[in-house]
Amino acid sequence: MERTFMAIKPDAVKRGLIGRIIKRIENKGYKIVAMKMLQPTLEIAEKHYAEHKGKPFYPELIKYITSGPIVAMVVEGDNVIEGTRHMMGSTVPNSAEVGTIRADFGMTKECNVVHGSDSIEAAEREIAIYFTQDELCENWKTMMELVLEAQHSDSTPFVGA
Ligand code: IDP
Ligand code: MG
Repeated sequence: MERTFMAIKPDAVKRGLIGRIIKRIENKGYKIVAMKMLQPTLEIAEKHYAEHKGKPFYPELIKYITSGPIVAMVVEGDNVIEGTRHMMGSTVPNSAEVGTIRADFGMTKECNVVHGSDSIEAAEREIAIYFTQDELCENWKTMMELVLEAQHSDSTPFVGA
């Protein structure tokens, strides 16, 4: 199963959008296997956005991502990287597809509400910046997983750990 790193960025936390964004991830059926609120330090921000170092918007980006707490998440699901990027919408909210998180909540390309990894390599790298291995909740099953398992074994769902 594929994993991605997502973050609810400081503008969205300040605007009270945490619940609405998490709800979309849960509605889709993705499994959240780690989540925490944190204030990114300069060191974390520079690691996260290392690929953008040297670009004109880089200083502004670092200032933005360190401007308040974020909600960091590891999200799991079938083809989750492509799926969450699609749900997020393109970088600039005003040209993002209507119905996506960025189109519905974002205001500017600087403050575009959410982050999501764009490749398996990026996801692995970003997850490791924000989470230690023991912060990942790996030993539980979603109700969908329990139901599917029960269907295959003829037992009752809900009892599995
Ligand atoms: P992404 O978040 O859609 O993957 P990237 O190109 O990786 O977009 O850029 C990372 C973040 O940098 C964006 O989400 C946005 O917050 C910010 N950013 C991107 N382009 C610009 C720009 O031209 N001006 C200011 N900020 C930008
Ligand atoms: Mg990116």
